[in-house]
Amino acid sequence: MFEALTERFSTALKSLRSKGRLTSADIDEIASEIEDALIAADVAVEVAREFSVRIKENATALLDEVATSTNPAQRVQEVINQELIATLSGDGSRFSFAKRGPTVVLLAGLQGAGKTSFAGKLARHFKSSGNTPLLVACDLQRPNAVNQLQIVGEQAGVPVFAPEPGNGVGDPVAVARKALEFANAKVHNMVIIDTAGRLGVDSEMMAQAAAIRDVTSPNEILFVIDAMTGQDAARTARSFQEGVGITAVALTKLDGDARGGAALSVARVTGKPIRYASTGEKVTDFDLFHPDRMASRILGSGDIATLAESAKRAFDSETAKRLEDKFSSGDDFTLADFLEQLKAMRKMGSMSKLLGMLPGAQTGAMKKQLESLDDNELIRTQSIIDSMTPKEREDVKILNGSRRARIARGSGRSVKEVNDLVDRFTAAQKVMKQMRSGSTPQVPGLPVIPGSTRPKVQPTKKKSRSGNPAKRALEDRG
Ligand SMILES: Nc1nc2c(ncn2[C@@H]2O[C@H](COP(=O)(O)OP(=O)(O)O)[C@@H](O)[C@H]2O)c(=O)[nH]1
Ligand SMILES: [Mg+2]
Repeated sequence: MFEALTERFSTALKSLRSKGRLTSADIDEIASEIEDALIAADVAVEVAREFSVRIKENATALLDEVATSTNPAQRVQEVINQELIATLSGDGSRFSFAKRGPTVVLLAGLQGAGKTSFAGKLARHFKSSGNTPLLVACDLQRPNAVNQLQIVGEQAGVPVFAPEPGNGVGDPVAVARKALEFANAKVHNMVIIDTAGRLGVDSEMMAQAAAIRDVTSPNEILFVIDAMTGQDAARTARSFQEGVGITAVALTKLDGDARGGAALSVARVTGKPIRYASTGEKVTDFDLFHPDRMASRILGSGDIATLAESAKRAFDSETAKRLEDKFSSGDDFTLADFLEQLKAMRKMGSMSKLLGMLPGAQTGAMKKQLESLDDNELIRTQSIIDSMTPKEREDVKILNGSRRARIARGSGRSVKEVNDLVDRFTAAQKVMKQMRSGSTPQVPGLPVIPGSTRPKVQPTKKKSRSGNPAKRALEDRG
């Protein structure tokens, strides 16, 4: 998401950087470039215009300072950064828990926005921090909706309150009321209510959501919206704001190729914070939304905070410490260690998503590399190492032809792939040794990926290819 925006912002800021002194004409130019970029990213036209006007005003106010600053582009970038954060943060409110009784969260949004899936994600999120949520099925419009919530609840490990089938209970307002009584009796400290949506804004649907709101007095009303909504986002958000009143926004389908405009439009139009992000269909595809991190990403500065957090989650401290000790003790880095890193990396999520958080990842050469990055390569590499014996993992030198053939058979990969992995790994091992002796700078915290043909620790120098075709074939084979 936001890649196109990042690219255009970066280009605009780069052209500012090449200027020694900034004039008001330069500010006008960047403000108008920002407006165009926002509209191209699907930000509502009125929101984009307003945004650019504020950039212009704030940057112009700084003009005297900006003009003499040693790094005027940097100052303008800060102005944009502040504005992005302010917009995405809305009123800056935090999740509010009930002082007494269960905390009630009402989900509202159009059909297909991702409410039911998100209900499960949110329930799982709060459960993991020690809460005892109850999911409530108030979408009684579609025959399958209750069933869907039950599946989601099972995945989240959270109970679902639903009307008894065939009991003639077709009134979502009555279900919501009963669910609250049930939650009180069974000491659930949180109630998450899934509601029905329509394909478009519809007064009957809105009245129903409002009626559920009135009997449950929610602490939070979350507006769930598909990030791919585009120009309609602002209008839809405004309708829900007027119809039910929302306290925060959950943005879904961020794994798709949305241009990201909905985030800025919805936050601006409602004045409410984007607080959650849904990034896939699985119940674990959930993130808290951090406006400052998102702003940093949009401006091409990456998202190191999230990257560090995922690394911390994936590498339990024991593994991290063992690998670190091993590294500093001078022991050889082995395929067994590498396998451990691979598994941890796969826990962190897709490689392209991870590397995409690095500064500059969404522009220029690195972007191209990321696009060609194949996450399956990690899986293939792991399957090869998995087929090795512990002894082979400790010492690749014992891998003769017959062992390699056996590993290839066992992993379902070709002998060439096994050879490639061993070669790359041996090269990486060498680099690690050099790093230890302090001759090559290292990237802290980033695991080595000998199995990958793309972003990786570069072998010291690419061997020049032999002019002799037979020799060259041998080189290719390794
Ligand atoms: N790729 C992707 N699909 C999602 C995401 N959230 C929901 N979906 C899918 O979108 C469809 C509609 O979701 P659902 O929760 O039923 O939406 P609702 O009608 O608002 O309850 C389902 O197929 C979901 O699996 C997401 O973050 N990413
Ligand atoms: Mg639903």
